[in-house]
Amino acid sequence: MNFEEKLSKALEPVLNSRVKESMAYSLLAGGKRLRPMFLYEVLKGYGCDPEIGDYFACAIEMIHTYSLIHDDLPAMDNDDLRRGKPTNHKQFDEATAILAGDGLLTYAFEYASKTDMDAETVLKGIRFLANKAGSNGMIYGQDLDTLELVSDPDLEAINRVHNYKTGCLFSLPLMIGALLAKQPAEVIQKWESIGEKIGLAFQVQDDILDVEKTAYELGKTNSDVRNQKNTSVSLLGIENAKSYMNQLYEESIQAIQEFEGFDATGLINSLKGVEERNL
Ligand code: GRG
Repeated sequence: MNFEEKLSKALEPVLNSRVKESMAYSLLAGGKRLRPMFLYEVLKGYGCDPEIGDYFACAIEMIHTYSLIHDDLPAMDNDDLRRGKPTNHKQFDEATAILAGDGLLTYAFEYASKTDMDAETVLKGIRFLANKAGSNGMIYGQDLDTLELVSDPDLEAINRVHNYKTGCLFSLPLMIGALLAKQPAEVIQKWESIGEKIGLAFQVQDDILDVEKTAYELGKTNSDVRNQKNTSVSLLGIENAKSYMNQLYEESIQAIQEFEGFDATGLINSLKGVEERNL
C-alpha cells in the first residue's frame, strides 16, 4: 500500500458526513508528503521496518493539513488556492472548513494512539505531537506571525517565527522516527534541532518560490506577497536569501551525517530532493 492509500484508509473509520468529505478533500488532495517521508527515512536509516511509523506518519500529515485549512481561512491568510484546488472554505464553507481542521487535528491523536508498540513509547510520541503542534509549538509560531512581524522585524525575529510555525512540524517526524527506533533522549534532541534548521531552510525556500513563481505554478496563492508581509526575502534580498537557504540545508546534511549507527543515505537524498524542489 502506498502512502496515499494509507491516508485514505486512515479516514475509513470516520462517520460518513459532510465534515468527513471536507477532511478528505484536503487530506487527499496531494501535497508533497515531506513530513511522513522524513519519518520513514529516519526509521529506514536506523534499520527499522518503516511501517511501524504508519500511524504517526498519517497523524502528522493530518495535523499539517489541518494547519493549512485553518491558515487559509479569511480570518487568517484568506487564500483561495491550495494544493492546486480551491481552499477548503471556498469548496465548502467557513464553518465546515473550521470543523474539518478540528476533525483532522483531533483524529490525528486517536489514529496515532493505534501504533502497535509499547505504551510508554506511544505515549511519548503523542506528547511530542501535542507539544510540537500546540501552543508551545506551531500555534505559538502562528501567534507570533500574526503579531510580531507587523513592524520592524530583523532576521532573528523572523527566524523565531519560522522555528515554531514551520520548524516544529519538521522536527516532529524526525523525533518520532528516532523515538520509534528506540533512540535515547539526547539523540532525539539532536533530531529536534536538525528539524528546526530544515524548517528554516524550507521556509526561506518557500519565501523565494513565492516571489519567483506564479500561484498557478505553485498551486497555492502567495498571500505573503499580497499582504506585503516581511519575509526572509524582503529582509535579505533574493540572492542572499538563496545563499542562506543553501547554507542551512548544508548544515542540516552535515549534522545528519554525524549520527552513529544511522545510515544517512536515504534521508540525505530526500533532503536534496527538497532543496532542489521548485514547487
Ligand atoms: C494552525 C492556523 C494554523 C496555522 C499554523 C503551519 C501554519 C501555521 C500555517 C500554514 C501555512 C504556511 C505557509 C506554513 C509554513 C510552512 C509551509 C511552507 C507549509 C506548506 O508545507 P508544504 O509545502 O505543503 O509541505 P504541502 O501542500 O506540499 O503539504
